[in-house]
Formats: sequence, C-alpha cells, structure tokens
Amino acid sequence: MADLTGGRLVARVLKQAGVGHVFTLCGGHILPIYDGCLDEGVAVIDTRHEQAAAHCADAYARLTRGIGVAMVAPGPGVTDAVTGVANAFAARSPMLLIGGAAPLGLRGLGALQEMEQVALLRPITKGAFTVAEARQIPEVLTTAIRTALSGRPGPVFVEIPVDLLMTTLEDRLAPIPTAYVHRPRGAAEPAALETLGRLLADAERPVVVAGGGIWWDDAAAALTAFATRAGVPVFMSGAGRGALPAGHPNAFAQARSMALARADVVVVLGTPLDFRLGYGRPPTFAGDAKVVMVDVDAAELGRNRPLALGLAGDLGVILRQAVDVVPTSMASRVAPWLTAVRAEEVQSRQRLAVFCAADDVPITHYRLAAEIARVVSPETIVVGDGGDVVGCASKIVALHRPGQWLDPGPLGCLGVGPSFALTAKLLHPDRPVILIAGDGALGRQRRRLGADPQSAALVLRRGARRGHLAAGHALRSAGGGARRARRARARAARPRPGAREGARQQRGLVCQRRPRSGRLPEHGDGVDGDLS
Ligand SMILES: Cc1ncc(C[n+]2csc(CCOP(=O)(O)OP(=O)(O)O)c2C)c(N)n1
Ligand SMILES: [Mg+2]
Repeated sequence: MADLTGGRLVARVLKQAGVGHVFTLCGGHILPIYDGCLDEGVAVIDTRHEQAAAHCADAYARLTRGIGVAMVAPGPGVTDAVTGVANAFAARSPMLLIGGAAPLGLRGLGALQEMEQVALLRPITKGAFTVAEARQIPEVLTTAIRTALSGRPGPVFVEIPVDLLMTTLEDRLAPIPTAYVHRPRGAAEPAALETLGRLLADAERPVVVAGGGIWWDDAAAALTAFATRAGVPVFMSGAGRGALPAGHPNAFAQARSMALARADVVVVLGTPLDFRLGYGRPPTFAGDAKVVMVDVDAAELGRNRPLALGLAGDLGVILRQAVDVVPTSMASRVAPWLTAVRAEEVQSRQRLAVFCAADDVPITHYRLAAEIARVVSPETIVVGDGGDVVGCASKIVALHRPGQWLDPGPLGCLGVGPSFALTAKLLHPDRPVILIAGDGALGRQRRRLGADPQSAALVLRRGARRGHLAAGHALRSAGGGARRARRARARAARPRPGAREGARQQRGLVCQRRPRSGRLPEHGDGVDGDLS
C-alpha cells in the first residue's frame, strides 16, 4: 500500500500502456504529472509550442503504432494543440492529449486559464473526457486509450483538474486496469470471399490502391503475397507507401491516373475514397469500374461511391484470405495489362527524368527529389512537409518498406515536419531521418526549431519561387510551359561532368544541417529536452 498523487497515477497509467515519452509545453496546472513521470521513468520532452507537442505525439503514435501522448496547460495550451489534434484525427492517428484544467473546486468562478475544453475537442477526437474525481483517473485514462486504439484509430482528449492531480490517495483506491485494449482482427465471411473470387476472375484490368491501413494492420507481407499471385499493379499512398518495395514488379508510382481511369476492378485497401482518389468517381475512376473496399471502419465502405464489395476488418487477415480466392490463371491472364501499366510508368518516369537532371537555379523540386532519392536506403525515414515540393518528392523518392514515409495526411497541415522528424529520430536514433520541407512549411516553424535541432538531417529548400512551377507548367501546358520544358531538356542534355555537385553545394541550394551537440532526454531525464 502506498500514497500516490493524481499526477503519479497519470504517469503510472502511461508507463503501463508502454509510453516511453510524453511531449509537452510546461504549465503549473500539470506539474504533478511531470513529477509522476520522473518517478515512473517516463521521459518528458519539452517543446516551444503546444502544436509542436501535439504533432510529436501524433508522430510517436504513427511510428510505434501505439498511443502517443501530449500534455498541455489548460486554456491557451489546449487551444494551441487543437491544430495538431485535428491533423491526427484526419490521419487516424491514436494520440492522447491530456489537458490541465482549473481546479474542480473553482469551476465556473472564473479561474486562471479556465474554459470549456471538452466541447472544443469533441468534434476532432474519438472521445473527449473530463475527470471528476482523483480515484477515477486510471479508469478515465484507460478508457480514453482504449477508445483511441480500437477500431479506426484516432485521437482522444482527457482534461484533469489540477486539484485532482495534487490529491494524494492510497493506490488500492485507484487500481490501474490491465488488459483493457483488445483489437480483434476481423476476417471476411465465406460469401464475401466468394464474391471477391468472382470479381477477380472477371477482371481484365485490375488495380490495387493501398493506403495507411496497410501500415496500421502490419499487412505489407499479405499485400505482397496477394499482388504477386493476382499479378495486379499496386499503387501505394500515405503510410502504405513502401509496402511493396520500389523494385517489386507489381509496385507502381507514376502511372496511377492512367491505371485508375482504365481499371475495370479497383481494390481499395485501408484508405478512404476522398479527394486523394477523386472521391472514387469519374474521371479518376471509370464510371462502370467495380470497386472493392477493405477498411477497419465499416462506415467508410460505400462513402462517395457504390461498391461491388465492402469488407470491414483487418487488412492482413483479409488479404491472406483473399490469396486463396485468386484464380490460379489470373496473373497470366492480366499480364498484358501489367505490361501496359509498366509502359506508362516508364514513359512518365522518362518525362520527369528531364526535370530530375535539370541544372536550374534555383534548383527544381524534381532535381532536389532526385538528389534525395540517391541517399534514401531502407533504413531512412523520410518526412514530407510542404506543398509541391512534397508532391514531387513522393513521385521520385523510392521507398523500400512501409512506415518509411511520414506526411501530414489528408488535413495537410503545414509545419508538422520538424516535430515528425525529431520524433522519428528520438525513436530511431540509429536511422537516418530526412525532412523534406517547403520554404512555406519550414518558415512557419523555423523559430521553434531554434535551440537544438538534435540529429535529424534537415534538407532546406531555398528559393522555391520558380522551381516546380517551371517544371509543372512545362508538363501540363502546351504554351510557354512547353518552351520551358524544351529549354530544360536542352540544359539537361549538356554534359558537365563533375561540375554539378560542386556548383550545387557552392550555391548552397541544398544544405544539410547536422547536429553539433546534444541529445534528446532518455527515460527519467525529466523536463530537459527542447524540441519544437
Ligand atoms: C497550416 C497550413 N496553412 C496553410 C496551408 C495552405 N497551403 C497548402 S500548400 C501551401 C504552400 C506550401 O509552400 P511550401 O511549403 O513552400 O511548398 P511548395 O508548394 O512551395 O513546394 C499552403 C500555404 C496548409 N496546408 N496548412
Ligand atoms: Mg515553397
């Protein structure tokens, strides 16, 4: 039997949930949790803005496929974190935001930093809770964690009044629940598998689109087995990128528009039919294409487009089941289609190769991406934060395994990059981390980076005004853009052996910032990190 503060109870719940680090910007209302973290051995990473803390927790969740935690002061601390929570909500990232709150005993009297927080967070979380009594802290927190991790993952919010965090109580009065998260791996029913088998048997031009669900359900191996057996081209997006390594014969990146527009059967795995897929409608998808969708969230099935088949469950389990219903002759039957998609892929690559080799000053987005691609190994984690610069990089930078690529997700929040990259480095100190950030995206965060960028390699893109626009217009339009494309091709054709690299560095177009000193705090180091 021991006496614990409410703050210590919070830390104990987090420790038991496997949380190694929490991200914060300090505030008096949450000090008892810091003390608890010191006692329990949970590292506290201090940032310079609550939005950065929320983005770090989001990244922590994505990289660990577990719960990521940010703790912030009440009132403005919570409102500052809202953007990070909203981004995590759209990206289905299971982060827990713990908000301090004015003392329960002073509620409604106009206490410092007091405001209605639960109602603010409710529409952008899977659940927003308030703790009404110190002994309920473990129950409410574990309910929140279970909510975040169950089914379709997503963020949750818990506010804890400061007087409850300071209350001391006997540990037997507030036992910490165990075995409180269960993630049943839903399978497809036999009738649905039969339907899938028939759809595949009739398909002449099948296409698979694999999204972040593949990463969350750890389904890359199952996807590879299915794609290989069916001989079907696979296009990957978001955290699903890299599920099939770039060199795999069924992996494609550039021919997506052509393949989707011509496909007669599209299998959409773990990604919604949102703007990224043209809402599943023409002209992105053919009007009469038969669409099969598999998602952990049944509410996504049939959104924006009628489906030939909708399956809710675990992507790994269902893909392994699907392998058994692929007709044996399918791969050879659809081989001409795979060849046609490959031809389009090669052609598209050749079109971009001109821009990837261009010596333009300022450097083109494609050239920058091509240079980065040269140093990306299976170990590298690549973070994309920006507009066109990231769109171009996603076409050029080849990935080798899932979970290698992090970007904001469908909310498209500029400025996640530094937090994502530094969290990646925190969790994987031995792996190279590259942040590809637009000047716009990085400009929002530059000051917050100030103190110690630790050991992430930051690739800074300068002078972006012309870069991609020149290339993009040349690709898309027949007017002045085509002239620019011809000029770019001519420039690229001029061989200047050896000169390129040196000149590029001399002009400082791409610069690598490496750490001078310092490290992120380890377990139990306490509030001494500095990362924003
Ligand atoms: C927080 C936030 N503010 C504004 C936007 C709107 N927005 C989308 S792309 C973009 C410009 C991005 O510029 P940069 O990072 O330099 O990338 P570029 O497109 O120039 O390569 C803006 C402002 C956004 N997505 N997120
Ligand atoms: Mg820019």
